[in-house]
Amino acid sequence: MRTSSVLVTGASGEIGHGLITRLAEDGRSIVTIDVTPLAPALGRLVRREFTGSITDTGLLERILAEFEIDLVFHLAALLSTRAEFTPTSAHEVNVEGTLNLLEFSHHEGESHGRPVVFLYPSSIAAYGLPNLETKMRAKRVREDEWNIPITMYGCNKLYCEHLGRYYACHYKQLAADTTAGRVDFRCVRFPGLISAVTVPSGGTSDYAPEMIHAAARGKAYACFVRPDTRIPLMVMPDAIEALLRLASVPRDRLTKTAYNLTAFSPTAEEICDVVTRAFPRASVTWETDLKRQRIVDSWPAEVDDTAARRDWGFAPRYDFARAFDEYLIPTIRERYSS
Ligand code: AKB
Repeated sequence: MRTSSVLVTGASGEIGHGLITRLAEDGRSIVTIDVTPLAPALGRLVRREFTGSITDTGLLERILAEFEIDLVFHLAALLSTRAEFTPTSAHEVNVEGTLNLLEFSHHEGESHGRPVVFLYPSSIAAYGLPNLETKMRAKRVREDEWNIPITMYGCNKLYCEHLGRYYACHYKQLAADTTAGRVDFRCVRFPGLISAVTVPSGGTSDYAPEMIHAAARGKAYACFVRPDTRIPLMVMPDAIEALLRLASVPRDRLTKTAYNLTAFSPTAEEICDVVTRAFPRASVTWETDLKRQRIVDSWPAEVDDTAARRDWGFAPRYDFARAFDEYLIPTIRERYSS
């Protein structure tokens, strides 16, 4: 008999790290895919780890044959900075990889007769504000506004939101036997995420976590955005809780394909002030990279997460002060103390 399991792609990444720990605490059988092997401590928590790419359909077929997957957390992606250097690889992983996973989930749903719940982390990169003046005037951007991303990653994310909606609602709509609905697609647009236990790579919101981790290690940090740069942020425990909560809510409560999420929107300078107070050996300088700045300036300063709060009770535990006082500073301090 095939065992009912949760599939996590991109499992070795930052979100995967926290998510696997939480799923294991809940006693779930976990199957993972990543091109990078899991850290040994995480590997011990999963039922089976596949080292390989989501672009390898043969690998996905092997998983399909062996496991009964009810729930997919599709985390694998090339982030915004990395994707700008290798746009065709980004498209291959971010779009074709997602298409493979949606097909996989459709077949899985067909084979066990229940919809597969498919959790997809999209991003504030799905937005594209044309200039700083518009960004400042835009206030709290709603899901259906400014959907004109300027990055490959943002375009990939926005398109995959639509692909998910297609699989959920319109798949093969002209076939004699229409089979939409085998994939129960659910998507959040994450703000920049900050973890106390991992450091991101390849993103453009990375200045915030990089600054905090460098400060805690007493290392000098040259921040690549201006001090007045503002985007929505959230700490990793709230991101994990949001994914798990959205995965468990009854389908009929959901009114949107993609939900904005946010917790706080400090400027880079406000982050710098908090970390230099907490870690007096920290030193931050400002060396704006105009090209990366342009990307961050195209993302909203704030997003409107009313729909997520209303439909499925999204409620982040950590505002700006609590995020630093109760999570980031104590956890990071401990991490680098040994
Ligand atoms: C990135 O910077 O690319 C990501 C994101 C905002 O989705 N962290």
